Amino acid sequence: MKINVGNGTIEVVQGDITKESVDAIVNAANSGLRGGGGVDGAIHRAGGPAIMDECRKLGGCDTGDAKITTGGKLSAKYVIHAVGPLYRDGKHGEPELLSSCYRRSLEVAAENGARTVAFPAISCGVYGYPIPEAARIAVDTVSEFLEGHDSIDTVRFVLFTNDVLEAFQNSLESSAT
Ligand code: AR6
Repeated sequence: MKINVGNGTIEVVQGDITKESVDAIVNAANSGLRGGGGVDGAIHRAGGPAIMDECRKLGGCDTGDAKITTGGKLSAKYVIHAVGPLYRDGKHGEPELLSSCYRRSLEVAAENGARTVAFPAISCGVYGYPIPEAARIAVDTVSEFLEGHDSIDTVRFVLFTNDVLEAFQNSLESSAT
């Protein structure tokens, strides 16, 4: 499904983000930018060693922030490595940090001329964020960005599992009404 926001579009699809032909895909990274499991592992495997070679030079990334590298062998030109919060109880700044991840990723994309951007569900795997809340924060933050900027044309949420897909679809539906 998709909705128009400002001059841009938000889409929600099910799939493997490493297969996306967009200007930039976003990685759910850790603050060391050391690689890991989940979508991070999949991106480094599919994109090859050039991505890690650049990550090593970046000196890590704060939680809530995002940094860009080549896409290596991926169809996407860039990978934007965003560091989501590890969910504890929701009272340790998690909502603000998760929102910041999405906003900073779009700022970094815009600075590099990337107009189509695909996101996974940041923090919704091993970092344990409650999925409906994470989906609402993701859709709200991206909508707010697209309303205020013309630098991005398409934001596509590429979700792996059914439960996460449904939560993002629900958030997108309620933001359209
Ligand atoms: N395409 C799209 N989504 C995917 C893919 C894929 N190929 N593979 C998994 N997902 P996670 P986090 C989904 O755990 O919670 C790493 O080790 C997955 O189903 O990858 O932010 C990092 O190095 C889930 O919905 O990221 C960090 O240490 C979502 O991606 C830590 O995990 C995010 O799950 C980050 O944890």
